[in-house]
Amino acid sequence: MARRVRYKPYAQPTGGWGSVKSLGKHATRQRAVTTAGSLMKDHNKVGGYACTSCAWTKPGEPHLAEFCENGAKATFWDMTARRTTPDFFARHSVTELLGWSDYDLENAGRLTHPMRYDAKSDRYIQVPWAEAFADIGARLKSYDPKKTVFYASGRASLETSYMYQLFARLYGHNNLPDSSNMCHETTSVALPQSIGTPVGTVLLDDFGKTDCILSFGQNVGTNSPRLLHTLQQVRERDAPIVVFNPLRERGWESFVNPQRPGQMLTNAPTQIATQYHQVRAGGDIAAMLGIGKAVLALHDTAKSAGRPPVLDEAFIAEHTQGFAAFEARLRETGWPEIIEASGLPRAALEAAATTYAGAKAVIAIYGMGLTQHRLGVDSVQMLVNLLLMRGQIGKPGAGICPVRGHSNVQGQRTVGIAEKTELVPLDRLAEQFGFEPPREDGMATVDTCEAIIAGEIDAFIGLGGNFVRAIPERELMEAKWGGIDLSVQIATKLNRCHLVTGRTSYLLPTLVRSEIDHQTSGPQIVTIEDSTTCIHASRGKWKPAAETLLSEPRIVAEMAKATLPANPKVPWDEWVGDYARVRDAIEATYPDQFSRFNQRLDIPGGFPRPVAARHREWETDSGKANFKLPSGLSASFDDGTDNTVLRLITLRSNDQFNTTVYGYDDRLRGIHNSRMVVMINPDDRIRFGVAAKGRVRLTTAVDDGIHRSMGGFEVVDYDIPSGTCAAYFPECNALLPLWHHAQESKTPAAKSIPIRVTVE
Ligand SMILES: Nc1nc2c(c(=O)[nH]1)N[C@H]1C(S)=C(S)[C@@H](COP(=O)(O)OP(=O)(O)OC[C@H]3O[C@@H](n4cnc5c(=O)[nH]c(N)nc54)[C@H](O)[C@@H]3O)O[C@H]1N2
Ligand SMILES: Nc1nc2c(c(=O)[nH]1)N[C@H]1C(S)=C(S)[C@@H](COP(=O)(O)OP(=O)(O)OC[C@H]3O[C@@H](n4cnc5c(=O)[nH]c(N)nc54)[C@H](O)[C@@H]3O)O[C@H]1N2
Ligand SMILES: [Mo]
Repeated sequence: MARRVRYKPYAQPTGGWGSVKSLGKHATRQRAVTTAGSLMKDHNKVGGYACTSCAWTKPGEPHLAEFCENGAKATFWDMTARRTTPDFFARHSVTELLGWSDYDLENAGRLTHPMRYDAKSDRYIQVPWAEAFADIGARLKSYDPKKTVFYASGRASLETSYMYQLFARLYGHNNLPDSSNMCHETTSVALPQSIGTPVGTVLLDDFGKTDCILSFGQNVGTNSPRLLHTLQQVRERDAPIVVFNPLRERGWESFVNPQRPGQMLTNAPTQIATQYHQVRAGGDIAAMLGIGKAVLALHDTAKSAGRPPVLDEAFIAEHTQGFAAFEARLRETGWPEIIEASGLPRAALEAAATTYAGAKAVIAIYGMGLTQHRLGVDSVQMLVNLLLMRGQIGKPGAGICPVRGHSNVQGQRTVGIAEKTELVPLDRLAEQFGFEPPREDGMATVDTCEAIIAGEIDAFIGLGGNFVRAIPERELMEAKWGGIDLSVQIATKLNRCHLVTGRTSYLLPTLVRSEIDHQTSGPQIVTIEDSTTCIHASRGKWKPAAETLLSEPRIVAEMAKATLPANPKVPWDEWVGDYARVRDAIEATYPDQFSRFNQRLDIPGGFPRPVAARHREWETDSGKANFKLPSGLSASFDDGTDNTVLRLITLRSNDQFNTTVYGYDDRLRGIHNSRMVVMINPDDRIRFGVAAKGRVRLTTAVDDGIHRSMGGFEVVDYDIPSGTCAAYFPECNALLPLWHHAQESKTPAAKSIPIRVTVE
């Protein structure tokens, strides 16, 4: 029986009692061995462990409880009392498990033993670690390394990630796709061209000095809730926050800080957004052009009235290139086009421009609402253009702030998990480890999917993640996975990717970050990099879920040892015995980024990696910050004149971490009991002849010979611009064509799938 949706708009603030109640529910249901009290002591604290949930930074002076509802949920689920033992796999065939929901699979608990798939009995069967490593090594030795892929999801530590990329390169390939390819790859392509850095320029300190925040396409209440504490402080200084989002996300509207007893008692929320603009999906380039145009008009007026300029003319002259062409674009783009493409009235964009123009120090925050579009790179660069007009990069209280996803996704890139060789110091690796690394670019996520579909991949190793569930074109990908000779998944909990098997499949269970990682030199520390380039140490506190688990560094080292000839310069065992030695190796490869690495582990708030743009040094081709012209007004597909096609946004609920579904409630959006929901504008619903709360089928509206269609959705009348609708990821990934991605970064355009809605 399909679940029926219960919808009641959420009138409560984010945080507050709602979050406390939800936290309690998850702690109890998982019978977790952690408690709120122990979370308070160790979670995101110096001497404790770094949260595995989001990548938002950890302050130097933490709150009593430096965790949020969702970080606590992730930890309770990691520390669950449930186990998927060999006995569990004896009871359930893989075919049976393929019928389970994402929720039920992860809810089965922590993996405990290394397992190999046995096709005859259609079951995973326990295998000794040594046998697993020997077989994986022997198989890898038999393949052409260029036909193998080492995927990484963004949780593994800097130490594991460094070892993993080195393993790939010693073995002979750069095929290192990671979750970032589906996420902030757009940022990694856009920002270097604009300002010469692949990462944001803002530090947490800057929020204490900012006068104004602009936010595009990010859902703070669900995906980075600890940032709400900072935003609350910004609002208490009366600095405005201007939000662009098709949905009125509760986190941007109002917040009660659960750590402030006074506010909890009165339940009087802090209003977060001072302006809220419900742009249509993919309408941000146009909206930002409108803001830029209005800023220019304010500048013209100020100049002719003899008032101080609105643009930072000195900054533009000294630090930037391309302003004249950008100014011409702003002047020649007409308001009717801007209004049409953004879906916003001129007055709204002028109001945003006036607020922006009136502030001395401005931070721009963004997330998947910008990066996951056909013109995602242009969208991010347009946001940088806006900042550059007024010299808002490279000074206190200002800058660009991509809010990253996985807790170490940015760090993985920093230490070499990248398919693009230009991002990796190959010469230094060659010298340090005495080998000749492969020099041609490897495959990113979309390339990997194409190669799997073409039957060209012999082996896939997954360091965490849920690849087949997270990528586009799910049905085709699942059908083709059986052609892979060796599929190895290093994981903490069961997910669908483990059940879509290759000819030989291994499931290797590992520790989570909050567990004690004991090696020959004692309990180990690992490190991660947050969204603001700060490096933090993490020490596990909990007894491992099973004695049979190995740490990620150990698993990577054992696979490498079984595959590669011995090399005295790569002391795998010594590294595993003491992760400080891995950090020494990282420092030797990246001396500027990680100087005195082991000595700086416990600096409160982490230590920042240097970012040249913070000091107005521009490591771009021109040596300046570049104004980049957008190649179109709409970041989405061209919808021409066909108004039966909607732009489908796929997004996260408040009860999930990516493909890990914690429950069926999206409390902050008021949606309960089901995830098979389409949030739709009532005018569109009526236009398509769908009854209120009716059942619909979504069909991808492209003409490429592949039929992509899913039924069983219930419509919910929602406050969303006409022409835009929304539903949940990962359920909708079967609707997303593999080729529908950002033009330059190949990030899947998951925020604008062209779909048609039909009554079921
Ligand atoms: N609890 C929890 N935390 C998480 C995650 C999780 O799943 N759960 N995932 C982690 C990961 S890997 C990532 S990448 C981040 C993701 O965090 P976000 O970047 O917030 O990503 P989404 O949840 O996909 O939501 C994107 C937001 O953009 C809006 N949006 C969609 N299309 C557009 C558009 O065209 N323009 C504008 N202006 N807005 C648009 C949506 O309404 C939504 O509010 O969160 C991380 N943190
Ligand atoms: N349509 C659509 N598709 C999307 C997105 C979207 O917004 N819309 N978002 C994209 C984004 S931003 C991302 S980042 C990707 C996410 O893609 P992935 O990173 O591949 O997926 P996750 O769901 O984060 O992976 C969850 C699994 O990781 C394993 N795991 C958890 N913790 C650990 C650990 O500490 N170590 C190891 N080894 N394994 C662990 C568990 O087994 C768990 O089942 O999805 C992308 N796909
Ligand atoms: Mo992500």
